[in-house]
Amino acid sequence: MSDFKKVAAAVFEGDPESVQSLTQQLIDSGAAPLDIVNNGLLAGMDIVAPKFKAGEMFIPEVMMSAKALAEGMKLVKPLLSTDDSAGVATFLMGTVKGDLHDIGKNLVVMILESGGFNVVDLGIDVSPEKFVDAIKEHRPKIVGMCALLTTTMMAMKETIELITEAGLRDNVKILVGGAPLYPEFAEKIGADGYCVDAVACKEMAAAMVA
Ligand code: B1M
Repeated sequence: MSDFKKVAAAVFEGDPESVQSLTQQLIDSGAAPLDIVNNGLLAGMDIVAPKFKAGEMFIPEVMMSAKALAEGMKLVKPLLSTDDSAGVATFLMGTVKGDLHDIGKNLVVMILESGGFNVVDLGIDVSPEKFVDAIKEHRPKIVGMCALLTTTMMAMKETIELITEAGLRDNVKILVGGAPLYPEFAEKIGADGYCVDAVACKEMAAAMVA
């Protein structure tokens, strides 16, 4: 089994200690941080996802996998090269109301920070009101929203509507992402862009502040 596959297997098994030591071994052997994320840590979640869907894994086990993945991410995060192409542009990010998924969002935050953005992460289950208050407080150039459930996708629309009602829509660009989303949906709810993954998000955001 390759070293990347061993990391993936340890994520799948929800074994934080093994994820830590195997990730550290990959780092020490000179593996590229993004390869560790994509081919090791996230590859582990790719094993979890279909099993969860098929009812072969349950929430506590999925949570253990998420925790194990987070331990690996902590080690890789400081190694992602930081460039300052985004200057000090602030990016406000949150998972929308009713939605507790944060693995993808956290990855996006990590990649944005490595791209030089000052990221204000509002966390999960963020109400439209909280987004509006945070825009007033932090004055971001870009607002990012994450949704993983088809039932919470519409909270993105509600949030954009409230931002517009508050007179703040012209001050910010809005990007959306998450597994159930697609470009036409982003357009329909009035977002400025749909990000298929974390790297696409960083590239779109960088283009918006250039
Ligand atoms: Co949930 N869950 N879950 N879950 N969960 C899904 C999403 C689901 C598809 C599983 C399934 O197949 N049935 C399904 C949704 C079905 C649907 O709506 N159509 C589902 C369900 C049903 C549920 C519950 C309702 C289960 C229940 O209670 N019966 C419940 C809901 C809780 C809630 O939110 N209110 C629930 C709970 C959970 C756990 C707590 C167990 C756990 C979350 C742990 C955590 O996040 N801390 C969990 C997990 C882990 C998943 C799956 C297995 C994996 C999601 C994940 O982390 N993927 C997921 C199955 C799947 O997605 N196939 C599933 C890895 C991550 C890196 O990918 O998030 O797509 P992703 O992020 C990508 C891109 O989408 C993009 O970049 C990321 C990296 O490249 N991106 C953005 C994401 N956010 C972005 C924001 C941006 C830009 C890009 O901003 C601009």
